[in-house]
Amino acid sequence: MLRIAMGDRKGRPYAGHLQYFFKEKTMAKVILNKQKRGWWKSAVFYQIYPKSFQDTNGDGIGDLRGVISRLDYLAELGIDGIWMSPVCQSPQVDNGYDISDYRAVDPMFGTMEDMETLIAEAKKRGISIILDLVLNHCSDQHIWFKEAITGKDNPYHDYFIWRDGDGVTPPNDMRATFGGSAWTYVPQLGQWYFHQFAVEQPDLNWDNPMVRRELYSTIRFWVQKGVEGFRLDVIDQIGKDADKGITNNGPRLHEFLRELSREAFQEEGLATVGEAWGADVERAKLYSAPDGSELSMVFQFQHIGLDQQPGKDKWDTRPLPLVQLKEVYRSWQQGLHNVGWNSLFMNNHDLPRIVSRWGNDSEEFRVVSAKMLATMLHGMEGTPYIYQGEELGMTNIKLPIEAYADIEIHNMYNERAAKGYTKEEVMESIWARGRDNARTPMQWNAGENAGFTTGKPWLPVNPNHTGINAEAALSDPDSVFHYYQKLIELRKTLEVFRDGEFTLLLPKDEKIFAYTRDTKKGHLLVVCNFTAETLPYEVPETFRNSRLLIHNYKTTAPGLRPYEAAMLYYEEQF
Ligand code: TEU
Ligand code: CA
Repeated sequence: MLRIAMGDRKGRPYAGHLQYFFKEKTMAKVILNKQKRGWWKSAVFYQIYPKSFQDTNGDGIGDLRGVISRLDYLAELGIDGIWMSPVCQSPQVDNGYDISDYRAVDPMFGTMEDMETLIAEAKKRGISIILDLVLNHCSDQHIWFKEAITGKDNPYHDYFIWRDGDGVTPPNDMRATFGGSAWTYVPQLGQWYFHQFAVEQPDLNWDNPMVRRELYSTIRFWVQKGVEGFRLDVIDQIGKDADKGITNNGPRLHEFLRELSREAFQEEGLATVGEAWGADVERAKLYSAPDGSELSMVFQFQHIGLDQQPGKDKWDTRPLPLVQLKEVYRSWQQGLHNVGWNSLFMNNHDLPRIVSRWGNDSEEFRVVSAKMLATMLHGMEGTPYIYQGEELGMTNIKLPIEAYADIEIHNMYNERAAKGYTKEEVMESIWARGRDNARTPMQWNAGENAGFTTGKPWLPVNPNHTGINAEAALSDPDSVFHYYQKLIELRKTLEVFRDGEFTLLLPKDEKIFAYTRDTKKGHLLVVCNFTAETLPYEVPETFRNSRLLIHNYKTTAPGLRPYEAAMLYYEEQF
């Protein structure tokens, strides 16, 4: 453990630190004033992928009543908002990110009444519902598209992006994210339509003011229902120029975002987060400007791309370059301090499980490395997002190709097989990077199907649920769950987590991620060993008499043990 003085300023013994600290500042649940802009700066959000969270009617698919049944668990964790992946009506080509009716709950998830109950029950527990809205594209089963393909003069035709053509050569060589051309031909129209994702996900034409008006009205519909925020799917693509091959960061992007904010996000307290794979720090200052002219924050992905081989696809992995990861976080932490706001995440429904990706999911190191990663992230400035199961240290899974559900996995499998990749190479990539790693059912207990369903789960449950599950975690004071619970409490209790200025320590060290956060009053040190080695380490002089806020080992020892992490804190005595 870190070599720190064996006592605090009043000479209290080291061992008493944690109890002392928590005893002195009992952690009453801090209720945030959600009418005020910026409440999210002391909040922690939790992402639910409803299809995989909790089934209550035995069809093997998670549903809204399942989420309602687990609200007490989430309140126990201490989170303040739930980002719900889409539950609107959808043919499920892309698991709900292909919406066919923005104002209806898909029957597989339940009813609008269930949604209203969820919103009300969550609010009773101090939890806001942040709804995932997919405004860049809709489903080809949406009435707008069904109308649009009936004729060029149909009023809905211009809701989409069409180009005349011969059906042989697409308008340009833009590729769809899920493989193939981004253009599909409709013979009866003699035209191609643009789809950045699946063929069944036609992009909406944001240059058409009617489209924007329809979408703003959809948002107001959900605000009236009591939704207190939105996650905006691939929002950096709404300004695209399909003729010039520009998908994200298009010329009108921020014009549209400012209009979206004015027309649909009037309430100061609405928490809005945009998914922006193409964001950099400068652009994020526009997205998250403190005046609320656009959004509250964005999900940027510069850290997420670091462990893939430069210039290749996400399937072509390489070991995480920790020095580069630290630099990306430094640039975002310092770049947005006082001029914008960060989201903080390592997991979501599109990403492999972080303990398997950047930690170590072996029996020996899974828990300690999951806690280390959480320490690294939750000490920073920004709003942390916990993805369902991350708080349990859930891991990736290795399935046979036929067991997978994700359109992206199957398209990649077929494309790479056709290019001559061996089955082993392709499966290794899928096991490391496939989105279904995050979508296996939530592990509630050691019983059948991990307590997720009494039916046949739509995607296999990870067999390791017998040891990794919420029931076991709740009864274990040293579980990853209770570690996250403490981190969440700390964020609400010490201003340094919200306001502290970030300074990266040891920038060139390839094994230790250490940084400080400083305000006039409070000083925080976060130290993380990213390796399975024991490393020499000395706490900076100024922290020699600090308090231990949280630590993923039960004892102290010189240096840093494998995946050891801690937060140290002291306050200026004025
Ligand atoms: O994701 C956008 C996106 O680009 C990612 O899907 C990423 O490209 C993909 O994971 C390949 O690495 C959003 C949603 O989060 C995702 O679930 C949807 O599939 C996609 O948009 C289309 O709506
Ligand atoms: Ca169900």
